[in-house]
Amino acid sequence: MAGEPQADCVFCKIVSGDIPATVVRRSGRTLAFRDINPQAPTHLLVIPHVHYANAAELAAAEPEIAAELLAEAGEAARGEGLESYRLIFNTGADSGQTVFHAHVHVLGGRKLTEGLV
Ligand code: DGP
Repeated sequence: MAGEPQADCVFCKIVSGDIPATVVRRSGRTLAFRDINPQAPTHLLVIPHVHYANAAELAAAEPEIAAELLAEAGEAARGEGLESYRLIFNTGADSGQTVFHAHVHVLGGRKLTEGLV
């Protein structure tokens, strides 16, 4: 069923605590933790507890949680002392998405490249 935990999903396992993660922030419906393969001095992932394949699917099905995800990304960035940061939503394999549970990357702590790709 839409939103239900998936047995083969690494982020569902982080939500359930079956896989450890360095959690920096929690809300009732989201979790923010450090990316295992950081691409910047600060590299967080913010995910909803519920399972959707990507952020667009989350927003279509549960817009309040999508809004909470964005707000939490901002709060997590603030908690890291970032005034300037980049949010990335990879969507689909050709975009570089490798984990098919909605998430937003929060990147900062250095000057990021000006191009988008
Ligand atoms: P994406 O390419 O947009 O699907 O990003 C997935 C990110 O998830 C990638 O940067 C690496 C990160 N990641 C994958 N597995 C784990 C894990 O077990 N723990 C943590 N903390 N991050 C993970």
